[in-house]
Amino acid sequence: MSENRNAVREDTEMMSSSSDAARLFLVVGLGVSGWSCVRFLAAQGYRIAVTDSRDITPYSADLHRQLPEVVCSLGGFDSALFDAADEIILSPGVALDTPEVVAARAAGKRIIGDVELFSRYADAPVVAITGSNGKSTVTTLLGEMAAADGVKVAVGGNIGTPALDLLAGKPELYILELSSFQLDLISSLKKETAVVLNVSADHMDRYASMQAYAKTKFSIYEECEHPVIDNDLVSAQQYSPLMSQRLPEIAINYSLAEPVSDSDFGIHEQNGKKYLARGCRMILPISDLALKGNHNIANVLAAMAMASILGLSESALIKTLKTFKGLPHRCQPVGVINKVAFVNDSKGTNVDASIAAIRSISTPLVLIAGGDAKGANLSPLRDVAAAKLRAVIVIGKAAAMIESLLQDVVNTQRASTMADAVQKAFSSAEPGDTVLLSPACSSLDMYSDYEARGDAFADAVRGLSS
Ligand code: UMA
Ligand code: ADP
Repeated sequence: MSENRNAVREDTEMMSSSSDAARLFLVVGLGVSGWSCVRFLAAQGYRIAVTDSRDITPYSADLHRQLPEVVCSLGGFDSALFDAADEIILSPGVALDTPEVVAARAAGKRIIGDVELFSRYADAPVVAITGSNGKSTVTTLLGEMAAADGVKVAVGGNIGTPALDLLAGKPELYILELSSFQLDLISSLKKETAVVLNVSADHMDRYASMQAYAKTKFSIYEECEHPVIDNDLVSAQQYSPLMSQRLPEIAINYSLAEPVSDSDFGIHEQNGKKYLARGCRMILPISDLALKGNHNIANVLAAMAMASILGLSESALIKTLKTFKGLPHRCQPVGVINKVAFVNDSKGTNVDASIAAIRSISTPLVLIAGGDAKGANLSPLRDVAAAKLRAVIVIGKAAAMIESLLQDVVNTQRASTMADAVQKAFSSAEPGDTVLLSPACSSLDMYSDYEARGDAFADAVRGLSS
């Protein structure tokens, strides 16, 4: 749980007395980030052990083949290895209240994550981006802006490439997407700039309360030179106490409203036309943005504010904003059949993301939603369902819960597979409507990840047309 964060910080600050070469690092979890830690530590000549609760992990075979000397204990967390370790590197998917982790902390072991390890070796400026939604979009957009300006930039973190894997390219700039799980395991990462894009209910199966989750998100502003702050978010009453402790004077603000000061980013309206603006200086008409939807305007403003701190040229920004259409599986058009448009927003994995996606589409909608709700309360969907949805097709573990939540405000049907859901959505839609997959849930009850779910949706749409 997130209350353990302070303990994680203390763990990191407490230096072990054993000499570096003799120290044993225990890597807990052999997924993408755990494997990057093993490879990195092995290259530095450290002693390493690995444990994972699964019998087989995606990288067990690679480990045995490439580093047979590394002690590896699978099929359950090995408490003897926790006892023997000098420093423990947790994968983000491993909860901080895992009994072996709690016991190791009580025994005074240092517990960190891969990004904390990265921070010890990174020697170029770091940008960090978090939020419940929009992280990957802003991370990629800022990366493209930097590249368009000729900067040798490395982009990674929660978005896919683990932070440690970025070091080898010796970039001039690191741009990291950070999840709350990763932030819980970071204590000394120095950032040139950082942003919390938004905070809404997500991962409630890992946090005791929204306050605990938000506190983790706002910890990104620690050790940050030039914070970028969403005015609309920090003025929200529940978050202002978290921010007031560390609202630095050197922050750059943005909001979806008219900029308040000359350094703020926002929206300026002139002669009925809306512009992205800094102060009263207009930078680009919103109609020229390749990205669509109000939520993406907020994402763009955050990226522009960070780009200004990094000193990127405005011409590089404008060029990128005119061409960057967004990432796959995020409000991505996948076809039109009989005048019904199909949009894949499989990455809409929490309720706020799905509401943003629904609001960004102007036609009547049939929504496909469901999956693993991760302990979240999906009731905010009710208002938007009543206002904008013609029908809802529910899938996965949360199907019954969403059905009982929405059936008195909108036509609700259950589907057993994605093909069934797409077929039912198509039958419910009228010409001119949009069928939107934006599940408000994670995909893991039915698919390996959100990409597999989005691909299944696109396949089912292709199946309809054939
Ligand atoms: N494991 C256990 N026991 C557990 C949980 C995990 O043994 O209780 C093991 C798993 O068996 C697995 C290993 O730990 O073999 C590592 O798994 P992991 O879930 O920590 O994930 P990684 O493969 O290391 O990938 C992680 C991020 N995953 C999570 O945070 C869950 C990836 O984000 C990230 O891209 C990658 O590091 C590189 O930084 C994915 C994600 O879903 C995309 N993130 C969540 C989100 O975006 O909502 C936070
Ligand atoms: P993340 O990496 O935080 O999951 P993405 O950029 O991948 O965010 O976007 C995931 C989904 O979240 C999108 O498909 C869209 O539905 C929604 N979304 C994106 N940006 C925002 C935002 N600023 N506010 C609310 N929802 C958003």
